[in-house]
Amino acid sequence: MCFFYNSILHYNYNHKKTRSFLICKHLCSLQSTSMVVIAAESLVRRSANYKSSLWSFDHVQSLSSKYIGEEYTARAHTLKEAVTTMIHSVGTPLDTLELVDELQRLGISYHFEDEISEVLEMIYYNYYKTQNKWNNMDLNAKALGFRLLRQHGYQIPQEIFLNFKDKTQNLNPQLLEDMVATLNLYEASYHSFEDESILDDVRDFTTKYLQENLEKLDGNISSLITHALELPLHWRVPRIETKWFMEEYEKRSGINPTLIELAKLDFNMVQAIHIEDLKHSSRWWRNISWDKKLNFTRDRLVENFLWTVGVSYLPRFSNGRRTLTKVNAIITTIDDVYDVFGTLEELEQFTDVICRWDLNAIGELPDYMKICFLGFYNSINEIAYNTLTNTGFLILKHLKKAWEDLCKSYLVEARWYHNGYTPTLEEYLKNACVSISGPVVLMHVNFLTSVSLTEEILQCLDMFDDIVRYSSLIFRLADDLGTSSDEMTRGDIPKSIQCYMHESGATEEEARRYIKKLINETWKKLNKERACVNSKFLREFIDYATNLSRMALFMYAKGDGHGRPDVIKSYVLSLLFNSYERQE
Ligand code: 0FV
Ligand code: MN
Ligand code: MN
Ligand code: MN
Repeated sequence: MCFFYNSILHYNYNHKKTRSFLICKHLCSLQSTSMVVIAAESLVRRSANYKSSLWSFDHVQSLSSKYIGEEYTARAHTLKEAVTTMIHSVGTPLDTLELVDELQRLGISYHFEDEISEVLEMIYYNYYKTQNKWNNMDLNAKALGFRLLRQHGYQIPQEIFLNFKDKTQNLNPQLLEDMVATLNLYEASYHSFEDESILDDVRDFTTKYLQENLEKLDGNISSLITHALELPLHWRVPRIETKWFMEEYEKRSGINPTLIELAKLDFNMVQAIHIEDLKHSSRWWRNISWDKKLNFTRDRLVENFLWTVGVSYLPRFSNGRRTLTKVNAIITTIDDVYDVFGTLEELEQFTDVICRWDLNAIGELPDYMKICFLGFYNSINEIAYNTLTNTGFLILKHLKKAWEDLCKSYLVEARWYHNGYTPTLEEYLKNACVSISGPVVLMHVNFLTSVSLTEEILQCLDMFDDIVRYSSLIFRLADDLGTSSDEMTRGDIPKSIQCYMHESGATEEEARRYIKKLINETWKKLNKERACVNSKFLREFIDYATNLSRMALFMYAKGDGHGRPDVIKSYVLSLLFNSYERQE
């Protein structure tokens, strides 16, 4: 019977036939299969057989850090003063740029935002604003400056690399300076926009050159290059990169002891804040008790929290992380209601109740949906209430709209699934950029970032703004690369890979390559949006939206990191639970 059911799933999927939930005529033990039988109706539902959480409530509540209190803040203050002096007293532009780069990679640049803005502004006006200035710059400084300036929203044309080939003809892999310059050129090329063929050339050339010469190198430069070739810096999650970079930096000779001491201390002090944020969120998760009452869903509170650290690890985003963790946990659960547990009829009803936002309507829902809806309704109202009391602005209408759009996109997918329909890739992606939850997450992030909300921010907030669209598209494509194998096994709609295979006749391997190409192209579009001078969004919001894409690349790099918690377990330990000295 179980085998038969599974075959039907595949049969229906492959032949695009109408799919309906099967009524079990026989009792059978379904413990080890992907089905669950509901006794009253004998209705067979899908189940994802998600593994339980690796982190119990008690364990999370027992976490603590010693890095709290006057002793540490005083030391950090002294170190920060020393670094401020350092920023103002460095010599050449290259020295300044290297210091800014190190501060960023060590995760402590947020303490020196004004100083860094000032020195970058100066470098821009002195060396990048006009062609006669940049012509004389050495390739390494030029490449590093290009990356940092574009990252900070400056308009720097790709033409500064017009003659890069002349300069790279004499590169010598034996010379450390040349390899560093090549690496900086490589990293710079990932800040390109569409149709910037010079930067495409730079990327092709440097990638090949670094790959070809890698084995001739050893020590620090070799691990920096290996790491960069695996994924460019621009695509990496800042907090995760910081942990990696600190370890690398410590292995170097002649490093700056003040920088590394501040970086380590700050990492641990910031982690102490994260631990309190996590414990707070875990009490909310315990109270809502969905892990018990809706036990078909993923119990991933800690992983949901890790996403928020990826979006922003900054101390000032503490309330943001607490709220966003709830948002992520709600998304994860409602996604499972639609993808795994609900029948189509129930999902139509559920979507209707969400759209009406009406408590009177919940009596019509099945019991498990009553719990889901009321928990959701209370949590979102509370988030809106907190914003109202903190800022005076009522954001509920915007939140409701974003959640309504998300649930409608889930319903579209549920109907496709039910009908065995395979959309074109374009049709799929139009919906899937919403169903990935990027617009909902970023709607919340926007309100959590804007400290002083203005009516203007509320008015112009269009969540289909390009920055949201591109960030969500990368999120979606990365999710499909990492999760669709499991999703096809458990029964789900064709995802981007399968839609592309269906419409083009490509093999899975070709389709995956195509999706990676799309990710690459979308990064270029996102870069362009990031560089838009008149953007209505705060730079902080733009960075957080970019971090969401980076976090997705990280989470799904080795499969479904969100669904299979063992995939990212070591990062939970090293980023959240263990301070820098106590590595495991
Ligand atoms: C992904 O799951 C998932 F759970 C998401 C996107 C919700 C969590 C979101 C954040 C933590 C920001 P899954 O692969 O099942 O999503 P789809 O959309 O493919 O069903
Ligand atoms: Mn889904
Ligand atoms: Mn899903
Ligand atoms: Mn997925």
